[in-house]
Amino acid sequence: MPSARPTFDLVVAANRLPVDKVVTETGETEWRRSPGGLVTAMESVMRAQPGAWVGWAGDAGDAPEPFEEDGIHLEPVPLSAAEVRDFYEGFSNDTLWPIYHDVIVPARFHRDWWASYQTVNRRFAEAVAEVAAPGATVWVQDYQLQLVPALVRELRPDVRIGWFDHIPFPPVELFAQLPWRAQLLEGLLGADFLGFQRQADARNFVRACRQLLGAATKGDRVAVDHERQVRAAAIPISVDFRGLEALAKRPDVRARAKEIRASLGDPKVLMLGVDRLDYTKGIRHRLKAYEELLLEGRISPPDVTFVQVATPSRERVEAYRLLRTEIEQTVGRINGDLGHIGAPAVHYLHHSYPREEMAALFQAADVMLVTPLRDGMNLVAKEYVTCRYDLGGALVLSEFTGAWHELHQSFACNPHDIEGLKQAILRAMNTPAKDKQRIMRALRRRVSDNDVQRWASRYLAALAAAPERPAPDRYA
Ligand code: ADQ
Repeated sequence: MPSARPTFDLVVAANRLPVDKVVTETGETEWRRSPGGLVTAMESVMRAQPGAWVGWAGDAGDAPEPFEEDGIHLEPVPLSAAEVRDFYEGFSNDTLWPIYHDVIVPARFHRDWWASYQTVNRRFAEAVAEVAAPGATVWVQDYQLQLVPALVRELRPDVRIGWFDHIPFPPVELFAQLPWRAQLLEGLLGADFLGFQRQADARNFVRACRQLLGAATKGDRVAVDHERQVRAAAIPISVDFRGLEALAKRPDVRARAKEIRASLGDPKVLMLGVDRLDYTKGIRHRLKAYEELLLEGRISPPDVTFVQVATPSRERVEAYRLLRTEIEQTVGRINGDLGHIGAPAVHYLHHSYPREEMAALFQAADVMLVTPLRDGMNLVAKEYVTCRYDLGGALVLSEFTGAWHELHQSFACNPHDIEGLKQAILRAMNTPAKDKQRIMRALRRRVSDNDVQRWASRYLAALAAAPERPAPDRYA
C-alpha cells in the first residue's frame, strides 16, 4: 500500500514558494525564507493550525521533493523552461499584467501562452487537492492562478476556497479585451470568497461577471447558480508593522541610516524611490519631475539629492528590457547635464538589498517618492511609514495606488501631471516639521492598526463566513 501523504487544514497556493534556494560555499543547497509580508502573515496563521504551501521553487525543470521549513509544509510544483516562458513570462506577465494595470504597455495575446496557463493552473490545482485535508481551507494567491479555484472545486468539492488579488482588477472595458475573459471569470467563481485590494477592484470584478457572463449580481455577491454565490470584497494587504518597526529601531540599522546620509554628503534633503523596475511604478515620471525641478533651479545637488533603488525584475520580458534602457539613459543624461564632481543628481542602484539596508534607507530619506501609474497596494509606502518611528520624513504618494486609499494624509500626487507632482515634492520638502510629524503619526496609526497579521485574519474570517447558498429571490 502506498504510504498516506500528509494532509493539512490550511493550504496556501501561490506562484512562488516562500523560500529561495541558496548554494552555500561548500556547495550544499539550502532554502532561505524570502522576506515578503505574505510569508510573515502566513507564519502567524500557521502557528495556530498546521499548513501547507503549494508553489514553484524558482528553477525550471524537476521540482524538489516536498519539505518542511519553519513549520510550514512546502509542496513544490515543477515548471518546465517552456512553461516559465509561456505561463509565467508570457501569459502572466505580458498578457494579464498589462491588462490589469491600465494597459500602460500593450498586452500581448498568444494562444499557446494561454494553453500553458491552463496546464500549469491544473497542475497547481492537483497539488492542492493532494495535500488538502477533508474540509480544508484553501487560499489561492494572485493573478497567475485564476483558474485554480474552479479546478480545485471540481477535484475537491469538500474544501472552502478563497482567492486574493494582489494587483488591481481592471475596469470591464479593459478586461473585455482578453480573448479568455469568460474562462478567467469562471475560474475565479470557483471560489467561495474573493478578496481585493480596493473596493473599486471588487466592483470591477462583479461588473465583469454581470456584463460578460450575464451573471445575476447583488451588492458584492455574484450568483453562480441556484446553489451557490460568491462574495467579492476589499481586504487591503499590509506589512508586518511590529516586526519591521523593531528592525528599524535596531542600533545597527540606525547607525547605517546615518552612514548612508554621510556618504551622500549629508544633504539637506534626501529623496528616495524604491521599486521593482516595472513600468507601472512611474519611475520615468518621477525622474522627469525631479529633472525639471533641477532645471528650474528650485532644487540643486548637493543640497538635495535623489537615490533611486530599482530592483531587477522580469528581465526576459521585452517591455522590461526597454524600460531599463530608458531609465538608465535618463539617469545618465540627468547626471551628465546637472550633476557635479562628487555630487551626482541621481544615485541609481539596480540591486536587491537585505531588509536591514531597506529599513536604513527608509530612515535616511526625508522625502519618499511612491509615484506608480497603477499599483494594487504598494507596500513600500507602508514600509516607509512603519520605519519612521521618529516621525521624520514625508511620503509623496500616487492616487493610483491601493495604499493611497488608506493613507490619505500623505502628500498626494497624480504622477501623469508632472507640474502637480513637482508641487507635491516641493510641499513635502517645505511643510514645517511639526505638521509633517502630525501627518506621519496619523499614517503610522493607520498601518499599525491594520498590519499584515490583521489582513490575514480578516481574510480568513471572511472566507469562513462566506455564504454558500443564496437566499431565494435575492437577485434581480
Ligand atoms: P510589487 O509590485 O512587487 O507587489 P510592492 O507592494 O511595492 O510591489 O512590494 C515590493 C516589495 O519588494 C516591498 O516589500 C519592498 O520593500 C521590496 N523591495 C523593493 N525593492 C527592493 C530592493 N531593491 N531590495 C529589497 N527589497 C526590495 C505586488 C503588487 C503590489 C502589492 C503587493 C502585495 O504589485 O501592488 O502591494 O504585491 O500585495
